[in-house]
Amino acid sequence: KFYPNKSATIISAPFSGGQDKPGVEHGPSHLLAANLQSELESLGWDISLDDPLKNFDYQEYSKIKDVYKNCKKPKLVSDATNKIYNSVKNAALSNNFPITIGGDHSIAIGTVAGVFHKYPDSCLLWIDAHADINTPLTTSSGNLHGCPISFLMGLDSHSYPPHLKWIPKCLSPGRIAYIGLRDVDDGEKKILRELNIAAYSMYHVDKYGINNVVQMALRKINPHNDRPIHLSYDVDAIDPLYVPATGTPVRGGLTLREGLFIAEAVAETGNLAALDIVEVNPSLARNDVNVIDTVGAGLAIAKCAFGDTIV
Ligand code: HAR
Ligand code: MN
Ligand code: MN
Ligand code: MN
Repeated sequence: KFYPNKSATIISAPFSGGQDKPGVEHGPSHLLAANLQSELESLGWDISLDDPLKNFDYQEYSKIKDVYKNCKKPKLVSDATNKIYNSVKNAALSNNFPITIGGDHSIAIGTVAGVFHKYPDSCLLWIDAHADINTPLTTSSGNLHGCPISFLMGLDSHSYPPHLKWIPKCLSPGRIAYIGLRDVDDGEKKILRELNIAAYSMYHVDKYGINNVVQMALRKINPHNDRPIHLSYDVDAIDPLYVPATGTPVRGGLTLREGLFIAEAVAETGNLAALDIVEVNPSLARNDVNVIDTVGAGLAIAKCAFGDTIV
């Protein structure tokens, strides 16, 4: 409905600066090597490619001291996510569905801001083992991939590293829902409760079943099913049995089918307006099968979201 001519842009975001483990910057090349583009074309989509970090000078940042209080690499994260922001914004403005492939989850600073620029009444469905809503005051790791939601909401905004002040405060607490949570920090739990954010953990998936959880989540953030939906999919939401090659695996996650069901159900609403697939880290695989499983799961999420059906 938001992209009736079925044209999309695959935006590569080979970025690892939001966390400490190298390798997640190789996620995009692996997804593309697994034929992401032609698989989506087979589903009837016109696909273009963008590579906003193509000429990004990562070297420059290793020469400077890029730390603000306990936040790691705020200038690097700011500059990279700003380029991703412009790419996603331009795709959406020219009526190309933005599918952004990461990279760590800090890139959602750019993707969400870009989508909400074109569609300010969007809602955000965040599929993750983690809540990624730490603020500079609550984060214990200092890794900014654990913080994108707080920046997009403007939580504790007086504490932000100066470089990150460009981020538009476009997201309100009633417009985000989580599915798959199972590793949430105490400070994050406090924020989720105080702001009454729709947060469905693995407990809820077990209790109600995945279909009910998806419907409940969508009803909270999109009660009339008329808002654009941004699906930000951290592959660590799926159990490490199926998705082993990711930076912060947490056992007790979604089955692969539950994970794909979410993408199928969101596609079925007709209102999907953007997709991120993040935290694929091929370097953390223990063997070739781990790479194939993890990249294959990312590819399958994309196909389901783009309307692939089993029969
Ligand atoms: N909550 C922890 C932190 O802030 C761990 C966060 C993240 N890992 C991710 N993001 N993969 O979803 O550091
Ligand atoms: Mn490398
Ligand atoms: Mn995440
Ligand atoms: Mn995660």
